[in-house]
Amino acid sequence: MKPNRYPDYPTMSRESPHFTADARGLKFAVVVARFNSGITEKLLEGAQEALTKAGASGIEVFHVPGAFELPLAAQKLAKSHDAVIALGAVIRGETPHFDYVCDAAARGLLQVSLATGTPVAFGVLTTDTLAQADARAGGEHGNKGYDAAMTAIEMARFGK
Ligand code: INI
Repeated sequence: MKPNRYPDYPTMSRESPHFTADARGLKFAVVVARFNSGITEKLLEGAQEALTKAGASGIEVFHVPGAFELPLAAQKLAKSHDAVIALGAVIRGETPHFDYVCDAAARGLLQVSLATGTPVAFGVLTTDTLAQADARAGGEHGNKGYDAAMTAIEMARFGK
């Protein structure tokens, strides 16, 4: 297996003596928010790279309008997949809307994973600026989509 392209970026799931990503035989759903698609499509590329590198048997990609819609989509997909990877980018504007969308996405995705028992990786960027999001979508701070996929692989095997 090739080494992680972002070895210096802190993530709990990057390859280490304690974790080798092996996604063979596992089916993943990647659900991507279209809002801020310039960022979210890069997160998708990162997730696909991680899953492919780890030998995933099935990768299905779905799109929803925004991060707020990720939990419902994840709930539907959790039934038929070993793990769901939710990708979005919420960028702070001038109103409290940002907080509501972030809160709904984070709580909703956690709730789905606990209610269904299917891991749901939180690959949603919540940043103050577009530049911060860009830096985390394949830029100088790595790719959070890649990291979310690594988390999904690890958690899909957890306890099995
Ligand atoms: N959705 C996002 O994914 N990112 C954002 O930055 C964002 N902002 O800023 O408004 C956003 N809003 C849309 C939201 O997710 C829902 O799609 C919408 O409210 C309809 O339910």
